[in-house]
Amino acid sequence: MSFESSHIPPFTPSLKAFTKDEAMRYPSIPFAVYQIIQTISLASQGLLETINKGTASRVMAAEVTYNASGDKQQQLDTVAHIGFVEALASTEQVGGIISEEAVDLVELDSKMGNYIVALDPLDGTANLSVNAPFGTIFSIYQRISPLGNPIQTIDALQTGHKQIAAGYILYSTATMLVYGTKYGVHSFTYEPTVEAFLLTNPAIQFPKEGPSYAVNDGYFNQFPKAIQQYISHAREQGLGSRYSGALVADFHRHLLQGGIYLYPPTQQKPAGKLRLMFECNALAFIAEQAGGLASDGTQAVLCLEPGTLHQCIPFYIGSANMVKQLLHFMA
Ligand code: FBP
Repeated sequence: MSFESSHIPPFTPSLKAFTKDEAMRYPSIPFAVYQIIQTISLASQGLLETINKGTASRVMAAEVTYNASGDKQQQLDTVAHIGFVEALASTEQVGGIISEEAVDLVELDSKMGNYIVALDPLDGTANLSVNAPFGTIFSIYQRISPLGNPIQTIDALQTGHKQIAAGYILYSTATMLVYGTKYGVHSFTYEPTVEAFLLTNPAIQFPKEGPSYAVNDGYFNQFPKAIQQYISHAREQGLGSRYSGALVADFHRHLLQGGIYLYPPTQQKPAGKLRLMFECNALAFIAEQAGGLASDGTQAVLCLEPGTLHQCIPFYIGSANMVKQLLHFMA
């Protein structure tokens, strides 16, 4: 019995061909940045192979320690972290990496590497052991300290506006990679028959409105009044509630269909749960390049001055009109 249905439209560019062409069209983005995106895309395939090894991933998903933010760290978090670090080290372009799974800056080609990569190797880790979608999130910054000197934490603690590129990989029914630069946001789907990411949606525009919101409703009573009022209003407007347990999966739905994701402060997480440097900055950059918005409730995420590597913020991201309406409720 054959379910063969994959028909690749002719001339569908691969990520490699598309980024090569984009680098030629927009020389202000150094080709090294695209090499880093390419490297992350290849490493994600290695991670997916490990995860698709069924039993191994179930076992590895079960073993738990705790990371720098005090969150559960499954062995797969560490495996993913190490895999991406090793891959990025091979580029000789990256001076250092900051990662949700590492307390401090990880120095690579410290003196000659011109870029810093911020990484959430596995977003939605809790979804792994129940076979639900999860992701990898990345940001690319140019270092501040001069080449030739050891890279420093200040090179990593830059505002989101300073990102040169950002992206994510969504591991789900298909594996998709989405990246953004100041020249636009594009998505690619992994095509196993040619072992490459192929262009799916070029120049994505974030719909101004959408049919759904994503929030952990179980914390409703802990949310600030204004957030409760916004959620009640969204329900009255007939918006659907869709919460996957993986920020990347919810964000991807909203990027394509419109919608809003909220992770407000709660009693357990009075500063919010999501990490500014590893999750929020990257998705805020993509959202804004595509015409969406991202806020911590007081200001645009991309304007936030980071204080510490692992700081968390309240996070509201999605369709521009929906985020504006939420901020109106919060004002
Ligand atoms: P991890 O990066 O540790 O997975 O945390 C982020 C996250 O899993 C998001 O992907 C998701 O939206 C949220 O936390 C779920 O948190 P909660 O279970 O508290 O709703």
